[in-house]
Amino acid sequence: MARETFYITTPIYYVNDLPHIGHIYTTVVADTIARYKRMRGLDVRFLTGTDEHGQKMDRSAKQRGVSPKDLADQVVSRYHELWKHLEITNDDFIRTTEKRHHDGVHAVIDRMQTKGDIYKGSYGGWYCAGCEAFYPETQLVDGKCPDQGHPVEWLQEESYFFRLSAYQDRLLAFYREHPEFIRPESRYNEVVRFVEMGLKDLSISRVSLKWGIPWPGDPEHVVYVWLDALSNYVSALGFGSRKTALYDRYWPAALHLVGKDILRFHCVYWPAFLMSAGLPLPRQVFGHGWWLRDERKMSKSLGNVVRPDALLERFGPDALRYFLLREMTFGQDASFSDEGFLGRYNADLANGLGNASARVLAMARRYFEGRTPTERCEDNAIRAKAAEVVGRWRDAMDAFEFQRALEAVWELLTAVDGYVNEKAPWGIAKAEGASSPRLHRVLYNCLEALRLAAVMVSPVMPAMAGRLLAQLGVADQRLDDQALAWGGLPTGQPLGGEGVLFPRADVEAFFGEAKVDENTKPQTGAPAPAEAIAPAPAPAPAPVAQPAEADQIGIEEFARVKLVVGKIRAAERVPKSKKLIRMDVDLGEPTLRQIVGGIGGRYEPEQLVGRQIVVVANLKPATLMGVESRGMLLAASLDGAPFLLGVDAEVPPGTGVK
Ligand code: ME8
Repeated sequence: MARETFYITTPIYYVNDLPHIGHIYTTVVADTIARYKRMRGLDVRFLTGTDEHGQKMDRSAKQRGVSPKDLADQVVSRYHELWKHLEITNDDFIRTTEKRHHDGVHAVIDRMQTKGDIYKGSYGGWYCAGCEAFYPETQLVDGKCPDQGHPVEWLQEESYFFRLSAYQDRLLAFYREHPEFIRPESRYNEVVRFVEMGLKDLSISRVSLKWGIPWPGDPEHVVYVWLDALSNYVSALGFGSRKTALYDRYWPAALHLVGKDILRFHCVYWPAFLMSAGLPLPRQVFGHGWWLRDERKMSKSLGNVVRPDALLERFGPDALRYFLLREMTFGQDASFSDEGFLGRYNADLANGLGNASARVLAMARRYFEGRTPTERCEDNAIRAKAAEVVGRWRDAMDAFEFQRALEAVWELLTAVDGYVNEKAPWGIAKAEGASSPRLHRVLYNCLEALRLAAVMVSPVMPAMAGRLLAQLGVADQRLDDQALAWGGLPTGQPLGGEGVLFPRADVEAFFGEAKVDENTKPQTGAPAPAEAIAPAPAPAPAPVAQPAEADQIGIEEFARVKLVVGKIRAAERVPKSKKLIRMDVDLGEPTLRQIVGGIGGRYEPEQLVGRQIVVVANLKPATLMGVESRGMLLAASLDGAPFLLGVDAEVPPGTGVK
């Protein structure tokens, strides 16, 4: 019988700059899922690649004085090195400048054209080269793109259009029938709301740009970069060529893994393109959260990225992979810091896993002359704990809850530690000698639990798992369901080499050296030297009038203020107060926030319910006339009267304000 297939993809990354921790994250998560699914016996295909066309790429290349293709070649080689270093097991790597991709894009467009969904018109709009997307005037924030605050420019040109508007109802029906299509659930609601607000036809070609795939039959136009890019998921399987065996076997994809920044493209445009082309839709799109630096999304255009070379070089790929999966709740945002990394490394890897295995292995070496015990033990507390942990780990991995999965494994390690303390093998050895069957059974249980822990962490830390299994004397390192059953540790077999799995990090020394490194070493995206990519010249400073320096604050200082959009769900006057109003405000968090505002002189509570406001979400709580306020709303103040700040279009509660 044919095995169940599982086709998993990452976004294809822009190659206008080097990869950073955000790209590493998506790719490591995809690799972990791919390894886990293989372990469970599925027929996995794992695709990643690079998005090499578009205005952003064209501009970066011009700034560096190289051709877009040369820039792409340089950066792609860095991606290859980095993925190799991180032991990413992708089956294919697609570049959008390849012929197979060009053919795939044309095949998709041909089908959309045959369906009658494409027409020629003229397009005028605000274009953000950073996001490669047009935005309606009403969505701009301070004249900049609403997603990432990039500058926008007005473009007017002849264009091919896709009848996206015709797909609104079909998309909504599809979401209703397939609620699992968009994950996590909160993002499902976001996308549905976006589509419900109405879809306009989409401009899908450009004439002013030359760096792209020529439009079939009209080479004056190039294909819009998102139609080009999204098609990679089928072109990489041979769609549009004569060899469609991979397409037939793996399409539709089981999972498109993306960051939440590009959810709309994957959950609205892509399914609409596929419906138009008459192709099956992917089973799921997962939009994960962002790694933040100083509370802002790390991004190449903001220039606040972490390139983890020093950490990778010093601690190796496994430690970084572990940190990324353990630290971020999959689906939510998380902050990256070197301190956080080192803290976790020492606590979980050097102390937790490293110590537990070193302690047990040292006893086996001492008492059994470097061999595994000769007695198995079928019925004991550790076996019961291990069975329970394996079950929980499996459920968590199936639900992509990596944090919970890893926590379960660490619980098993803690249980082993407690078991060793309780059974005191050294006492048994002293009283009964090293041949004591009880001593063999106790240590068998500990070593077997470590073997299971190694198997369970293998999708996250493949190299470390291999080393630990070798130390435990496991010659057959097949990773499958069978390896998760109790009793896989061979008896009486030689243990493997010694070696410390995770040497403890000296935090002070690390930061001391990192300071020197920052001054002397360029930052790189992969373990190779940085010179491979020509630097962009620094932009000239803008001649604008500035306040006196003492009055200026840095962007980091401003970024510490967490401004978000809130929706007032309930409001009432605070008893005995003329001005204070108590509100329950939806900030997109699991529970509503109670906020008290001095706006009752100008607003009645009933006027406020349902209104969108702007809130300082990270202000210390304060108590006003005995009522706690957990946040502050913003209002313009004129002669003491408040005028609430709002947003000029409906956006989801919790949307950030910059
Ligand atoms: O958007 N935190 O490419 P891109 C977490 N070419 N993940 C992050 C991140 C961060 N701070 N920054 C980036 C593109 N990512 C298009 C995609 S797909 C058909 C075309 C990750 O180079 C995350 O997966 O800007 C995000 O979606 C992706 O990198 C964007 O990469």
